[in-house]
Amino acid sequence: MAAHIKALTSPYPGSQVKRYPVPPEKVTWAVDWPEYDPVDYTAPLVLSKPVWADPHIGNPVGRTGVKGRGLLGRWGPNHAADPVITRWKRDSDGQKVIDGTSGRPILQFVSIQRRDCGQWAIPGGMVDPGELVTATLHREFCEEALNSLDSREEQTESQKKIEELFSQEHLLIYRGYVDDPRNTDNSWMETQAVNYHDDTGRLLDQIHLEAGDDAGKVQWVDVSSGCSLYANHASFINIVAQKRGAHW
Ligand code: RP5
Ligand code: MG
Ligand code: MG
Repeated sequence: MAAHIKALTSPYPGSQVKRYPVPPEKVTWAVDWPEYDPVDYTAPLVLSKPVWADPHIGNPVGRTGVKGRGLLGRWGPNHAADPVITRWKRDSDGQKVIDGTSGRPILQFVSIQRRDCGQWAIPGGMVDPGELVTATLHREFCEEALNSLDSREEQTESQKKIEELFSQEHLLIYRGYVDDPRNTDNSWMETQAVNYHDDTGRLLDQIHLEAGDDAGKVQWVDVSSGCSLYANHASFINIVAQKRGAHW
């Protein structure tokens, strides 16, 4: 990386704002310099809310009581993807189970228990740099609910079924901010939650679930308003239930 020469231009371009003087040996963050007190400046043009500028805030929802990044790696949005994998609950005769009160069929989704906090959640994860969100959804499901990181087998019959599931029609359930306990004023989670549904049970009924990576346990969970899940994942499941006409 080039040394700072132009990036020390003072006053700051287009203004009378004088930079706090930084000698060359103190440019690097590696040198401790407690007195460093840089001037805070955002140009009036940027503050006038042009379409290309961020609003003059950190966390878009509001204060969290913590600044810095907490446990999150990125400043600003940390992008994740949440695969909501569903099937109909069926009895031993293969008939859909109907809830007595709502009269609607009961949906089930694949839920994992997070190792970090013990709460049940959708098996989601971070989008890797340059990765397509569709690839993240498939990868995270395989890692957390099928323990794909630990299995060295060639493509098995179940993997083919999972691939088929992920290549068929799906519903974008939610896109945006997540009410995640790791959020700070400067770093927060955003996600795309996508529902892949196996209407007949042909693809998922024989699949062996096995927790892996950051998931400690995995199981099918009946969808209902009683679902208590990590962050605001229950609200994603609620949308899936509505869109599929299922009991909630
Ligand atoms: C949540 O954190 C997202 O909705 C997603 O489920 C998860 C991603 O973080 P890790 O599971 O990788 O910790 O905000
Ligand atoms: Mg993961
Ligand atoms: Mg995860």
